[in-house]
Amino acid sequence: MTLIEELRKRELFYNVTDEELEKYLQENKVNFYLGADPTGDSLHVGHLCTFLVAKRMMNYGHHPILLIGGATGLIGDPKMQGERKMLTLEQTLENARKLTAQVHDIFGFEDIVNNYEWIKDISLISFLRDYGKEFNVNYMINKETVKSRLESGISYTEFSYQILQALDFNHLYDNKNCTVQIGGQDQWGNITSGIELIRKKHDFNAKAYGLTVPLILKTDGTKFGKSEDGKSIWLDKYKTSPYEFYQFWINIPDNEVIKRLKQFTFLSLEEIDEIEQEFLKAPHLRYAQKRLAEEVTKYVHGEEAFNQALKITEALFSGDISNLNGNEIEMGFKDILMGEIEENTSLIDCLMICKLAQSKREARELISGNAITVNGNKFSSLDKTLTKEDAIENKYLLIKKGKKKYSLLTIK
Ligand code: 383
Repeated sequence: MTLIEELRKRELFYNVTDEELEKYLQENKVNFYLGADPTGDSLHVGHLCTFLVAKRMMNYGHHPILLIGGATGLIGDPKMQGERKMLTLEQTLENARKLTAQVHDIFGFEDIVNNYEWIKDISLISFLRDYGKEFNVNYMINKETVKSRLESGISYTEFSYQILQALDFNHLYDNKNCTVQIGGQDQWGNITSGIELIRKKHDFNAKAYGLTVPLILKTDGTKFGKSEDGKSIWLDKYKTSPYEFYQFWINIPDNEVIKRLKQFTFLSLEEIDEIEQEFLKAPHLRYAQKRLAEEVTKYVHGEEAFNQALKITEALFSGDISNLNGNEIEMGFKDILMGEIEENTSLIDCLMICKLAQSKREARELISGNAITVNGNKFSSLDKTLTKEDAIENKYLLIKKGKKKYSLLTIK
């Protein structure tokens, strides 16, 4: 199977600038690049699949160069929704530093460059004479992203963006023998601008290619990569905990999960077929989601973090948190943390504080009806007060009402 065949089968192929690329990649081990702008201090799930394509290409013997766009991040790749907010130079370079460390730690990329290095010293005159002169404005406004902004307006700054990305490809072509650029479908215009520039600066037959990966959409047509409440799923464990990350993958709907296994894991297509067979026998067991969540969480956060995410998930399911430590409880239950109490608060008051009961009367009924457990222990005495001894690590009280309702309180 060729690399491109594999990408097609995994639904990771959108387009190539030249059909010849398939043969070129079969006959040569090439240097290729992928860029990301430091608009934030971490990558997110929206970046993940293109970065994994870079890893897949690496597995076929090609050499990846990762470009962090310190300079392009200061300018802003035009997006449909409108002009970007500019970050300061300090913020951009700090983000660039963090992204560099992240792509090294998560994906193991070694060859990482920052375009600030070669763009920062280009003079305005050189920019206009050596690069600007090669671009025709008609050609530039016909690029998808620019075109989509012509009505609503686009600054000269963002309009110039494609020249910078083109200049990068040309730079890496000259200095690192880089002949292929990959990116998401949204990068098509920027990539083809680079190829044009290389041809103009070298010769018309210069070998330079682009390959794009489809934008990942959910079945309902919205962008993939946000949690149910609209939060981005980051790759940085301090921004999205491994547990939340795991939950995101576990919650992928049945009709998308096989596709995500192909796009986001390194399991072979045969293995994914087997998973699919198993999954179809009993979809409600979510076997495919479990495999997906396991593979991706292990890849991004490592084995230990995966085990921890699993442990929290199981505890949440069973309601038995006695095996969790404080950190794990906070990770898993932060959404249901209802407040902090003084030691020796009565169980009745606690039920009201954590909103499991509307009135003292209801609280009493629940307790005498054996419906309440605290950290897995049933209390049916109306005089019960909660002490540090009832709490995990002297602090955490997971109160459960009936089979499914939980609240978390902490003791001061
Ligand atoms: C900058 C300079 C280059 C080459 C690329 C760039 C960045 C590029 C861009 N990329 C996106 C980003 O930074 O804006 N202009 O967030 C995303 N990528 C990848 C992929 C994707 C794109 O980092 O489609 C999703 O992740 O290409 O939106 O010389």
